[in-house]
Formats: sequence, C-alpha cells, structure tokens
Amino acid sequence: MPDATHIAAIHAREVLDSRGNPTVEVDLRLRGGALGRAIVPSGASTGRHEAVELRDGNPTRYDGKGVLRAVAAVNDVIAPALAGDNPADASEQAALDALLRELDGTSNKSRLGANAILGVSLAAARASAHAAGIPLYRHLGGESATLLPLPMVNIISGGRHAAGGLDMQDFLAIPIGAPTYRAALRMAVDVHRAVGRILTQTGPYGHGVADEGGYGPPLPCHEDALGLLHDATRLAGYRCARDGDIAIGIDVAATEFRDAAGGYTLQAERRTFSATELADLLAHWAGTYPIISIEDGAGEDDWDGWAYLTERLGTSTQLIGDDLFTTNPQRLAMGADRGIANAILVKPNQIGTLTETLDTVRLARQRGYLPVISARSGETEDTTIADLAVATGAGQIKIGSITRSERLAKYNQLLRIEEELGEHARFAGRDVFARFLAQ
Ligand code: 2PG
Ligand code: MG
Repeated sequence: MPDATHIAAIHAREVLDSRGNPTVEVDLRLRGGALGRAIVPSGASTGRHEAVELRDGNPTRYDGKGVLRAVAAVNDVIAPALAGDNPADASEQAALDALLRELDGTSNKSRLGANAILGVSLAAARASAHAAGIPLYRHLGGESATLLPLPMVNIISGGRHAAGGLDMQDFLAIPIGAPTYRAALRMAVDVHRAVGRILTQTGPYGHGVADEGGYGPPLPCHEDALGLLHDATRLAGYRCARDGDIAIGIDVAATEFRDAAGGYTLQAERRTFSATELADLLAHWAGTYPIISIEDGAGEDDWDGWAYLTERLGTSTQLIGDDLFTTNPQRLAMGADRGIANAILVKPNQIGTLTETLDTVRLARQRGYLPVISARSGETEDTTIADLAVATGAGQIKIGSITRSERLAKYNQLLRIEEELGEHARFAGRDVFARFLAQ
C-alpha cells in the first residue's frame, strides 16, 4: 500500500503523570493500520528557555494544571491538518515536525503547546516504527544503534523533588565499572538498598520516596549526602572511586536557588554563595569525593558563573547544561561559542519535537559536548527516551531512581533492548568519561 505510512487519525486525551498531574497522551493511526502512542512528561525544575508547556490555568480543575487546551490543540487543530484530505507521511519525521512547527507559528511553541506538539511528534515516530515492523531505537538509529547507555541513577533527592531540606536536586550513583547495562542497573540497585539500610538505622527515612523514586532524607548539609552515597557504595561491596565501580554525580539545579542579585542561597549550608564561591565549593567536593559529573552548577542565565565553573572543573569533570541549554540548538551553540560546559542534558519536551531533539544531539557531537538523554521528574509509562538513548548512541541516560514504575518502565525497556541486541549490544561504561579520567 503506497500510503500505508500516511496519517489516518490522531486523537489526544488527558491522562495523569507520576505526580498525579494531567498530561497529554496522543494516539496516532496510520492508513496501513499501525498505531503509535506517546505520553508527554513534565518537569518541576523547569528552565526559563524551555518550549511552553500549555496548561489550562483553570483553578477549579487540577489546581490549574489541566491540559484540555493542549488536548484540544491536537484534536481540533493538528489532527485536521495532518490527518485530513492531504494526510502527512509519518515516516517523514523531519517534514512532519516542520509542519507541526509551522502550524504553531511561534518560536517557543506557545500557541499549540510543546506538550501537544511533542505528543504528536513522538506518536508519529512510534507508529512509523510499527509500520516498518522494527523497534523504535532501530527506526530512529538504524543498524548501528547498538550502544546501551550508562545510567546515572538518582539515589538521594533534594530541591524541588523532595521535602528533606537539601537545596541541591540530585545525588546520583554512576556505575562506571559495570561491564554491561544490566550489571550497571544492578549495581545502582545495590547502592540504593544500602542507602536505605543506613537511613533505617537513624530514622524513618529509609522508606518513602521523593519525586524520582530516590530517598529524600532531612540531612543536615549537602556533604552528608555525598558521605552517605560513599558509605553506602562501600557497604554494598563496591569501590566508590573515579577508577573504581561507582562514581558520583550531582544535579545542583542552581537556577532554583539563585536570587535576583545573582547570589546562590543554600539553606542547608546557611549561607549565600557567589557563583565563584559555589563553583569553588563544588570543586572542593570534587577533590574529596569521586564526583565525575555536575549538572547545572550555575544558573540558567549566569554565563559568567558557568565560565568560571568550566574553567575550574571542565577538564576533569562532566559539566552538564540542563536549564542552561534546554535542549535548544541555539542555546547550545551560544554556550559552545563561549566554551561553557562540556555536556548537555537532552529532554525532548524542553524543545518540543523529535527532529529538534535529534538535531541537538547531532550539534552536541559536532561541538564536542557529551549528550545525556534524560527523563523529567513528572513521568509516565512512556518508554521513548530509552529507545532514544540507544538510537542516538548517546552513551548516558538519566531516568531518576530505581523505584517507581514510571522510572522502571525505561530501565526495563533498556534491559529488553540489550537482550534483543544480544552479542551486538555495546556498553561503554567508564569509557564514556575517558576525557575526564585521563586527567
Ligand atoms: C532535571 C530534571 C530531571 P525536572 O532537573 O534534570 O531530574 O528535573 O524534570 O524537574 O526538570
Ligand atoms: Mg537538571
């Protein structure tokens, strides 16, 4: 059938994410019968430069967080345009995404909503993979898509993702010594369990989970989180070292505690830091603990702070721009021109289409930035980012912790992909960080 990959119908509905907040789900059916479904995630610590997530703002429904307007944008605007008399071809992802951007007509997707647009974009990719009878990672990445990502796994949460009092958002275990993805996942589970054992000795905080499934204990200061991670790793029988089994990552999410005057106030440290002082504090920790990766160690518009941080730590440590770059090729190019950061967090809903997400990963490679595919703190059973990580050969993924099924849906999908690839599956482990480990 020549037009089997042309779109026959698109239908969106409001469903709920892992925080019980409404989000957009899209079903997209092709003329040949193939169906694609995607659910859009949602952040809590969102960057100012992200594409616009359209919410209803009606306080009588879900505290204003309803997405009926975004759902209507799909059903009433996008569906008639893409599935009408002149249907779009879902297998032409770039053309389809260009059409979606044109329909929206704004630079930040504020008319139809990035949540409406991304839902259609991802559902089209899934439908088209089904039509081709191949898994999504292969559809997007071809035969060479065989590299499983090294997971950076949230163990302790703070900031907007937990109520324990830490200002910084994520303390992560990175199983750099693992020989395979499956082994890496198990090592992360072991560390998570060991942290739970230690926390249970001192209080009730070894139970209950933060937004991304990690622990959110009320620790007196940030260094205690690093110490806890370090001790737990050893308790689990691993070596916590840059040349060992587990290294440490931090998502500082500094934008969240930067004030209007440019100061960074850490309640847990009972003081306000300048950007330079914050970078010095991070450098001090990196000299004490085996920290291999630091995300958003300066605010999203603090280019000078970022420049100093990069100068201090950029050769020895992965410095990821999340709120800084917001998966936006223009923002990444600006940063690359200034030599700022050396890695980029890639979240499809920050930019709003699959094509732009892939463009950003491509640009990152061209400019020498390591891409890290990432989930949001508000997630669902959608597993697209697992396939995306393999499709792009990104080498790293950040999904949150290893409890809660919106996280496990992705971790488990990667287990399936690894099994399916069999002897073709590759895993880079510590080699992802070769340029930093040589220091
Ligand atoms: C981040 C993400 C995921 P959020 O900051 O990296 O951990 O959080 O989705 O809330 O922006
Ligand atoms: Mg972040």
